[in-house]
Amino acid sequence: MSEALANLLNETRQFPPPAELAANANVTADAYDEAAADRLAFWERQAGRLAWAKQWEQVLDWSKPPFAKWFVGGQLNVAYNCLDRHVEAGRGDKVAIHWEGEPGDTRTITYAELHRLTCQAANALTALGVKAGDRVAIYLPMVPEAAVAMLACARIGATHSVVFGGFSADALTNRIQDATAKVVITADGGYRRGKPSALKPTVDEAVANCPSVEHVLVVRRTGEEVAWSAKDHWWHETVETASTEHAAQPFDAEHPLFILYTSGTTARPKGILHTTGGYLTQTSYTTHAVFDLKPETDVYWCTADIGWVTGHSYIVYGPLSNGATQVMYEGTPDTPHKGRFWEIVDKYQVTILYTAPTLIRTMMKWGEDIPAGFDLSSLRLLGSVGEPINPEAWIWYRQHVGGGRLPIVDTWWQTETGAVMISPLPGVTEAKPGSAMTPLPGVVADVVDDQGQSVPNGGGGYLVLREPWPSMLRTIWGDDNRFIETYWSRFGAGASGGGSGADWIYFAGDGAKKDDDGHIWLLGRVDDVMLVSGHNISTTEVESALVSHPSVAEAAVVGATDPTTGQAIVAFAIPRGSADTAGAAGEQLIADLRNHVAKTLGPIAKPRQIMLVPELPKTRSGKIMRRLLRDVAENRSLGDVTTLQDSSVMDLIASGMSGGKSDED
Ligand code: 6R9
Repeated sequence: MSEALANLLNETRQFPPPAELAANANVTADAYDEAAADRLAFWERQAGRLAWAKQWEQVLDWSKPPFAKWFVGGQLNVAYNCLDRHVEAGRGDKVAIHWEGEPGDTRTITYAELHRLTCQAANALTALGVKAGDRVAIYLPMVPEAAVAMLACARIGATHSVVFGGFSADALTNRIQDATAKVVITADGGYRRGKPSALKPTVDEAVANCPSVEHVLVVRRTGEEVAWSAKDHWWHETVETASTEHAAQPFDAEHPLFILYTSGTTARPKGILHTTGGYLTQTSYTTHAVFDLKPETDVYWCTADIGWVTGHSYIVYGPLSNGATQVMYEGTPDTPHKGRFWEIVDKYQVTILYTAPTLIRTMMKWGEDIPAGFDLSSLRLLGSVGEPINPEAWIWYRQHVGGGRLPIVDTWWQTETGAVMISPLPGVTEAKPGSAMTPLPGVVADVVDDQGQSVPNGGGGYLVLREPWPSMLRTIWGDDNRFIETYWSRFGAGASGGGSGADWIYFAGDGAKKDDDGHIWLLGRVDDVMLVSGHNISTTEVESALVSHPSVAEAAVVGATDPTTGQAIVAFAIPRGSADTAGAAGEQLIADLRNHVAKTLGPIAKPRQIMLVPELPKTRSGKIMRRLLRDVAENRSLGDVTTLQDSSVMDLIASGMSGGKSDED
């Protein structure tokens, strides 16, 4: 077998940018040429979009790969760049955040107010003994204080570690201990699915096992009763009574900004470390370039949680450093009704919407009548992140959210990359549904085979990054060896023993292919690739084939051990709202779906078995946890479910299985 990954799906639709957007785009095709001519000079110009207290002496120091230093010798303050400079420029009255609580309560926060709140929080943290370089854990719901807490840490040079509000006491304990956090910022609780959901008891349980924690700052959100200890301080009594004056000190470009633990499927979470100057340069530039953000007129909304890297880069640092007006929403998309997202778009006249394929597929499942009930005409650009977006979901998004006219930017990146790396430029690229298209200017990505050789157009393999980029992770917190091993030892110099002159190649862990035009298609995590009768088949392509059937909203496929083919494809499919799946109709649908996949991708990709299920197991950022489905498909007891968004879905799947099985041919 020669191919690293089979190339089965052939998608020919293509959508040019709307003429008006192209004519007024922030970034034009010239950017690709400029970056290709001199990549470091290109990034240097993007760094110049920020306010620096001290100019750098060197753009990139790559003399000790894979440890990079960007903008060496430069100094800046991240919070100053996100807040003070907008206020100083007379934009203090501009709305920074339109916050919408799940129960319908709202707050409108201007840049001047966000600045004052951040100064107060910076003063309060300093009074609690937090100094530059100390770690602060943040475990909050989607309330404005989450952004304030992050910015306050950045302002005083403390390194924040945001932990998803849905994680267990164990997960929180591990993360606090790994970073030896001195302070935890939390809330009594938040609202989820129409009711208060407590957070403080989880923190109490974790802190009992975390001797490093000296203080806990507690935001009052739900007003529910909480236990109280000597370490606890109410946010409204400490932060909101502190001085609103605080002079931001500049920090070195390589000063640690945050640690974010990847929701990894393996035992020990990896604390991904990001630093100051390069991270802000690239998050800020990509917000400007990929979303074509016009701070004076756009209303931007990223639906991610702040505990995901997307919330860090594209709610807090990217949009605020550009002076954007944005929406922040606390709750779930179906509370109190399934049109909540569209109601919010209409209410705030959102122009740019950035969400995840999982949400789009959920909306497909609920049916297009729901978005059709709202006025979405304010929208001008749509974005997607987190997983490959299936071509059919892409088309649905464009049709039923984008009125059949809006550009979609499918943005590939990772916690590790810090910012978007591969994406269309909305004013330039003729996008293909399901493809992230091309590396952004200044980014050098490639698809390689097992030997690390670049694959020709039409070939599949592994996604790699060939050159360092400003917002790259600097290491895994406390574990340089694991950093080298995980990302730099598969290909290039790191695989052949190192050396600073040789090429270091970053291994992203994703399968990908180049189509005949050289455009990049992401094919899912390489750990999930299925080996069927000697062919490497990507989960994404089979899932996309299933989703292209009119009765399927969402699908996940896994390879299960099979006596004849090595692995066999087992699929889990969620029917669309309208599909009839009872009894014989369900059996018929399963038979149709198997044939549909065989017809779309070829007989090699025909699933052995398809189960119709009501839900799929997902992480909090919406990624399907195929590992758990593999357990189901191979009749094993379930592995670690701590990062699952809703553990009851595994029961639902197990109970739905008996009726939905299909026998082999
Ligand atoms: C930003 C984020 C990273 C992994 C990544 C890949 C998948 C993200 C994608 C995508 C295909 C896209 N991924 N965006 N796959 N197309 N547009 O999601 O970070 O949570 O660290 O996950 O997500 O597999 O390697 P993170």
